[in-house]
Amino acid sequence: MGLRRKLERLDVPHGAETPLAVATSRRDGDPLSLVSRALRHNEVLLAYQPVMNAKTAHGVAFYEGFIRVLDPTGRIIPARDFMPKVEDTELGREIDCAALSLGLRALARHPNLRLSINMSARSIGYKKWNRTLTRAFKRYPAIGERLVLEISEASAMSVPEIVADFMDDLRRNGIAFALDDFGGGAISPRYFRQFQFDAIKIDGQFVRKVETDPDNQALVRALIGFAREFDMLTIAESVESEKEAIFLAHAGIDCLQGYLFGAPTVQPPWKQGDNSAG
Ligand code: G
Ligand code: MN
Repeated sequence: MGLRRKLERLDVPHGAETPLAVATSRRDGDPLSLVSRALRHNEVLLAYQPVMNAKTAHGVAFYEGFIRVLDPTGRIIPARDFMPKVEDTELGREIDCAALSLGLRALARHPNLRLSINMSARSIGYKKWNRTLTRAFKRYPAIGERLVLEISEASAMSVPEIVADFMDDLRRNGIAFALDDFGGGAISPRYFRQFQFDAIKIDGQFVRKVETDPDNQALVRALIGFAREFDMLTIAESVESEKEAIFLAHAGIDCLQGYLFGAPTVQPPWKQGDNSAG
């Protein structure tokens, strides 16, 4: 199947029978070989989800790019189905390289695009990852201004000193940093003195039914206050209802992301009617 047909396939939200489960049960063996096969064949792409500005009439602040792997029949497999299994392996590093490379290519092609890309702290210092970024900077010196790197709380906490140095280094190129899935508790507050993230992304578990759930209300307000103290923007993840969005906006959140505004899609507005892979 051509890439064109593959791209036309919808990026389906999670079901009970995940595309990965179907693909791996059929014939292709374990998730690792499925992912490594896709990387070898260059059958990886980004799905894009808008992150909305909560303060200025809901325009798009930036997009988050999620890596997607195609199985041999062209089904799109979302990262969360395989990433936990590969994050600590060499394949996890290769996935991060592919995501960065696809993201930089999209930024180079679309000068008005601002994009965040997910990475594991384990990819810091990985030669190919660094090379990918350095090469892009050489060709497009200002590209870092439109790039956000997302590192999850748990991942950042696994090597906090290394993450802090890395952020210091890359900040000089204009890159911004977001602390992903924040609130789970892996991170201890004292690290915020050295980290200097530009934004925190409040984990979806605190967003769910926040308009009626007093615990989530208290937590969200506390996290927004905490972020303000450290001069960080706040982004709510996984916003699914208008009621959640309205509560969060009133609570002073800066940005909103979730199915309410759009699921990740491999056909974002700037690619509609375009069948290229970029
Ligand atoms: O770890 P990270 O926050 O980068 O990944 C977020 C995951 O949540 C992605 O797989 C994305 O597809 C998914 N997601 C995005 N928006 C929503 C939403 O509104 N609800 C739910 N349940 N998941 C979402
Ligand atoms: Mn993310």
